[in-house]
Amino acid sequence: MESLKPTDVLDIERIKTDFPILAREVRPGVKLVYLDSTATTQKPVQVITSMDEYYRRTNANIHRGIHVLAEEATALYEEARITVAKFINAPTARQIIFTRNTTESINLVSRTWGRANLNPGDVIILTEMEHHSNLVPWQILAAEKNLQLEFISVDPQGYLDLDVYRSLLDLNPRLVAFTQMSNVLGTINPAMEITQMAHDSGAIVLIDGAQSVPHFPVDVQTLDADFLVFSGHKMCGPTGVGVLYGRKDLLEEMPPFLGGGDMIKRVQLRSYIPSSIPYKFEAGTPAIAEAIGLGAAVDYLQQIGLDAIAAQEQVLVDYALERLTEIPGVTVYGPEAKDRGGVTAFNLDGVHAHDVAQILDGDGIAVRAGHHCAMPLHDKFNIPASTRASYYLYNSIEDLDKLVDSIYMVKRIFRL
Ligand code: C6P
Repeated sequence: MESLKPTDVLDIERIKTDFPILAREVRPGVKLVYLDSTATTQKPVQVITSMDEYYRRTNANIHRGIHVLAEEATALYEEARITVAKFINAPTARQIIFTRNTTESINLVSRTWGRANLNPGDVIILTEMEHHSNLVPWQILAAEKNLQLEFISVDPQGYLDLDVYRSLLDLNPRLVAFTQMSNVLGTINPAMEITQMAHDSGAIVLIDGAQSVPHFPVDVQTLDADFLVFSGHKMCGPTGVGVLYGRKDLLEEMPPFLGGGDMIKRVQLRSYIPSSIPYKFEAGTPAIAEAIGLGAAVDYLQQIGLDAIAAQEQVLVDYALERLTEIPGVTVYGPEAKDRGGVTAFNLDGVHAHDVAQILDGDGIAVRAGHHCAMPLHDKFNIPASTRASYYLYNSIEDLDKLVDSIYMVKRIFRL
């Protein structure tokens, strides 16, 4: 018996009108179907307008000038910090550091906390499903300080093996760093459990929230996270701004990251006194308009509701798994729908992932193909690449039907 087609939780037709880009044709007569939000999300008019207004009315450097524009710009930038802090339930806004992106946030932690606190022989636990951003900074530090990297393995269904984790904890790691949601498998990891286990063994925890914070409610106090990192551009905000949340005592003890203007209290020719947090970590003129745009993005997401966004993505991923797996020759990687977010990476037997993506593009469907900056995970699954469709609050059941129709077109073209 054919199952009933699900309905969208959100009013997708209305939400799409907030995103000017979704109205465009990618070539004459071919409308865009954007299924690449894991790479970067589209921006609603509310975010675009906030940045446009900032440049038209307010533009000035912050924390420096005494004039009206400088004071207004500073207030807007600091309001954005407060908005982000409330969004993840940070105890204080001072614990929100604006960086360029998730990658820079992780490098900041590895180069400051890591360099200051880790010693030869110390163990860091990561997972096999990490994005390169949460691998390479630790590899660099491990080479520099002679550290030992260990990995929680991923099972064939795309879950972390917590028994392996339990035995690795016997090594008394100093740090456990893991992604809350995989950008390839979509797996939502049990972040609270992993964090609690790490803390019980005395380790500090860094959670990569690049794919979680945009998609479902994340509360740093409930998680008991020591560090949480994420990017503005993956949550309807602009590129060029990211966030590092840190536990206050850790941030206060950490040495500065970059040196320069705005991160100091006092400078003499041969010495300096660093500023307090968060400014200690924000050297130079920051991405002011971008931080303001991120604040507008958080307001936008909250107005729709993170629970509703998560529910919409759950309906989409449920339906996507059902439709994709019924296509002969398609393998979808990752766990069952209830344990994953809106990401479906797949391969079609006999066709390279890039060819699939190229043919889908012909139908206006934007997906990503390749290793998605998770080469070790692709090695683990013994595949060179995958095609990845990912979903966000502006995607509908109808978008998924178009994806499936287009995959059947790929099969026809390749005579499969
Ligand atoms: N993943 C993807 O297509 P940046 O590039 O710094 O904003 O984010 C890095 C990053 C870190 N962790 C996870 C889990 C991620 O998914 C990403 C970015 C994009 O999958 C771009 S490679």
